[in-house]
Amino acid sequence: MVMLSQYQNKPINLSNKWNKSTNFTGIPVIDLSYPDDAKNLMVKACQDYGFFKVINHGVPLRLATELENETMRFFNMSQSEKDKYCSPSPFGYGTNTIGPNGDVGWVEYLLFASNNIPTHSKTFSSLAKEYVEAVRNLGCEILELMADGLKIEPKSVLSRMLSDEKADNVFRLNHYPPCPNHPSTRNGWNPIGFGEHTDPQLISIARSNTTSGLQICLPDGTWVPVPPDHTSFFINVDDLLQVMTNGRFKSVKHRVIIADRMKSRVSMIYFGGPPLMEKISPLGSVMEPGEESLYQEFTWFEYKACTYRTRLADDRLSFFQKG
Ligand code: GA4
Repeated sequence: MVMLSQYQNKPINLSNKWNKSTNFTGIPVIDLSYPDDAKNLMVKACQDYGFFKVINHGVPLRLATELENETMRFFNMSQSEKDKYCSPSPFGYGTNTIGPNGDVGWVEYLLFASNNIPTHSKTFSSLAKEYVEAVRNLGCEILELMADGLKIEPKSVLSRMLSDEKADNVFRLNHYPPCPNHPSTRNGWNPIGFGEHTDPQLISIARSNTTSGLQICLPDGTWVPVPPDHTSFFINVDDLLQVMTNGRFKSVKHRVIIADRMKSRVSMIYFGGPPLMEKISPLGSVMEPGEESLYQEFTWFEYKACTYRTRLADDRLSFFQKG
């Protein structure tokens, strides 16, 4: 990987960054083996932070570990081997560059549509297929619990978009290699692995190895680290879910910083998006009588096109806000 200049990849000074927020008591943990509690706790977590962790989720640890090992087999290949793989536009193998508009990070990645899994290795593609299917089912279960917790009918009103055969689901494998000699090391700053942003889809389901680095931004602007847990999944509320709940659920701003320069971090993220032509607007059943929609109606196709015209940190929802 190429070393980035500090100007392209503004590092972060972590001192006094996460002691401001008074009410934050840690990342909400939701146990899916108790659905009645889970649905209410989930709604609260989505309203408070747009982020939570699920345990007892039913996805075999073996599957995640094996896919992670296969993923590392890919990233451990020589740079010239990896460069033979198609470069992202938007799908493929990428290094340092994120998206088409000049964003960079200390990261290399594989990004692909979940119905078009890379075939560089048979083992990889069969594990990735199995994993994406398992995580998509988990996404549907979570969206049904959310609908139930919000008391909206039918329960499948959100999950049907992920289970649709035309669902626009994306899968991303990120590798943040060790960087003991990164230039920002000298003044105690932390390099950025993946800059701050919200995810544009409905829901993102992330799993990482045991290396720290993920941070979320609380509503008061405080950044807090998310302690890694390779046995659990971290769930993000994405932009479309914020719109469909008319702002009740918060699309969570997050980023990855290189907190430990000696350890490699690997994450696997499934982004659940609806079919491209799906019209997105607040669900009638979440609205109070007389409540007005905060957003203009748009299709996922239109929103997605907008994301690719913007920079990572831009507030894409603001283009669709009314008034
Ligand atoms: C953020 C969430 C997903 O990783 C992603 C990213 C996409 C990309 O890497 O191609 C984007 C980014 C993400 C949002 C703004 C645009 C598009 C990079 C970028 C600068 C795959 C996605 O769907 O949106």
